[in-house]
Amino acid sequence: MVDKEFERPKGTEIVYERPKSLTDVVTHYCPGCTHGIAHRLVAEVLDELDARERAVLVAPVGCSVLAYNYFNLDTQQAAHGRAPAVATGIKRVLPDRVVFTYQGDGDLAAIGTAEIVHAAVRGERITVIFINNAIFGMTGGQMAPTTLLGQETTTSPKPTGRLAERAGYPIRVCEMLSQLDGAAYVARGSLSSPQNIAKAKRHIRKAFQAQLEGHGLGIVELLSSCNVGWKMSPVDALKWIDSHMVPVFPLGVFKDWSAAGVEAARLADSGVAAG
Ligand SMILES: Cc1ncc(C[n+]2csc(CCOP(=O)(O)OP(=O)(O)O)c2C)c(N)n1
Ligand code: SF4
Ligand SMILES: [Mg+2]
Repeated sequence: MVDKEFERPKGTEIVYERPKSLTDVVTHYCPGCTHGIAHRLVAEVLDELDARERAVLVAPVGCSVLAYNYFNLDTQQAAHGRAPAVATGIKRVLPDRVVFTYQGDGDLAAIGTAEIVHAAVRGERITVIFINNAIFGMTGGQMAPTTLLGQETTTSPKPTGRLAERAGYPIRVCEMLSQLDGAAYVARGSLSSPQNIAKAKRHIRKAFQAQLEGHGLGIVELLSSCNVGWKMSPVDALKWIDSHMVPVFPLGVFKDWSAAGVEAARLADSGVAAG
């Protein structure tokens, strides 16, 4: 924004502003937490798509329960895990709105597993931002369905951490949802480095485009840090995402309606029917 009263001296121009889709509020997140980065990426994408005025955020229960205070949008709070069901209702009643949920792994992959699976089965035109930090952050660091084997949490303590024979295996949400025909875009990114953050933003943009163009459900999983729950420094937590989470939750695009379209057109051109 140009300050008419005050002409900034050359070299002091503002080049990094708060997105319009964020409020000017200090968040409650722990220092080092990546929830704030995820908020900013979503807000930047909404600004760039000129979607702020039409956007509706459905906030979860979890550390991001107060997201409705941080996004400068219409918002609705959902009960724990129910955000995709609430978003379904809003989108069906108000199809011109850009409706998205923002959910942690406890919210989406534990108590809310049925809601996200069936929203994807139905091909709801909603966008889902899924924050996988491998733990229940808000409630004090309990094991989540995404907790890694051997990972120590308050409910999978030393000396073993999570044991497969007692608590099963980490759930790979993207791999699971990408099998469903109603899911149009499914991708996993990471917030562990500037390069990965830039890629994550591209995934988020595509997940909103899936909705804007009416293709079906778009979901982006973001490997995120909970340095407090993991009992690590913020820097070590970012390194741990790369060293421990990425091997279990590989990064990439698992489903992309636009790539499928390009492939079908290529096969049609070559005289082969697309399966
Ligand atoms: C019906 C219900 N069950 C349990 C809880 C307790 N609870 C609040 S947040 C949460 C899990 C949060 O973890 P996650 O979704 O991963 O978000 P994070 O805090 O890690 O960002 C739980 C179990 C609740 N609020 N409501
Ligand atoms: S407890 Fe973890 S997820 Fe919650 S704000 Fe703190 S660092 Fe972030
Ligand atoms: Mg979590």
